[in-house]
Amino acid sequence: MALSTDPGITQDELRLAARNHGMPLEALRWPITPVGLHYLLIHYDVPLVDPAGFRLDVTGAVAKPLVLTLDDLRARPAVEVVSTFECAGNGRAMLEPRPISQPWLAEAIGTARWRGVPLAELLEEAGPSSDGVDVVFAGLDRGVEGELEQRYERSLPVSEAMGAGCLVAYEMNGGPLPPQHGFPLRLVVPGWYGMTNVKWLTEISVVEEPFTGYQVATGYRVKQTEEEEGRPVTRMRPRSLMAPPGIPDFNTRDRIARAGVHLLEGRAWSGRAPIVRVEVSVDDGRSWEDATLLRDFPDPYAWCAWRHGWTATPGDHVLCTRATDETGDTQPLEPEWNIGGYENNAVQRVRVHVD
Ligand SMILES: Nc1nc2c(c(=O)[nH]1)N[C@H]1C(S)=C(S)[C@@H](COP(=O)(O)O)O[C@H]1N2
Ligand SMILES: [Mo]
Repeated sequence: MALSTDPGITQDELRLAARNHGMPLEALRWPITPVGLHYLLIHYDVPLVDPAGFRLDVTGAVAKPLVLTLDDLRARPAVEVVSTFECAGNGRAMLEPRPISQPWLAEAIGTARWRGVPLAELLEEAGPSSDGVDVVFAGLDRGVEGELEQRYERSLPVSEAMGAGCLVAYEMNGGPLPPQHGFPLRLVVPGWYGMTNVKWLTEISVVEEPFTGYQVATGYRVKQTEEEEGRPVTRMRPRSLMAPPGIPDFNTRDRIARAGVHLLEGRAWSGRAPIVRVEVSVDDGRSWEDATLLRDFPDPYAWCAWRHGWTATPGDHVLCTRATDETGDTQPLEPEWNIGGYENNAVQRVRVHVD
């Protein structure tokens, strides 16, 4: 990974940022993110797929390989899951030095209602070998990364893939998947960082040796140097974000608000355990107050809403919010650096000028 201490982003980063947009933080006010406001992350190109010729293969170390058309999948009993996605690189652009990749600030998030077929049912029907270790999910998109030509592939341990909650989805928010979100089919793995939700899913393959593809063995690992093996990025760490109050300055997006009472609102999630606490600070993290939690969805890995009253006095303020999950994991005030710029869940700071 190339690194930079230059505060300005590079042309390479700008090119990525212009293709892959974040969710504007005011969209935290919607419980389900409208499709066009959901963040996007596409490593290579969006493939053009002819749905009539499309097939999903369930193959590898299985008793009975399956070849499924979209009609086959739609004819099966469907389930829905509300799942919050966050890109593992969210917060990368706030690291110093900055890993050169998609330069996310805090907005690589979104929540959708996904509909499709439970992954466990497809796997059970195919009958994974008892020596199966990993399940590999391949997309139709190809590119070059780390000097390796590849199709986008990620794996999950068999036990995780067979667990409840994973979905092979063909609908997002009540409509067909849009091209940029994986049309016609994608994997949804609630609780894991975004890279696990393989788009344009064309092959599910059970393997008897641990999967060593680029996106698992090289990319998406927390490490301090390129040479280290590091540890894999898996489930989302707790995070809370606030819909910025008041109105924005066009250039800086700093906020301008009137003195008086404001209702601060936002959402919080963790892929590891339920959120048990959200706190708000109106003095740049020196003191904290508990916000009120509201659980909109029964789904364990959908974000929950929070609210907190703030009496704004004239002057400059820095508002912060942080979440804690049931494991006791909470957000740090400062980022923890790693070479890929993953899992940066440092608390959000919102500058507000009150007049
Ligand atoms: N086939 C494929 N799947 C993919 C990707 C990709 O580039 N190709 N990007 C991954 C990453 S890094 C993220 S964060 C999520 C983003 O999903 P979204 O664009 O629908 O929000 O998709 C994941 N699935
Ligand atoms: Mo991502």
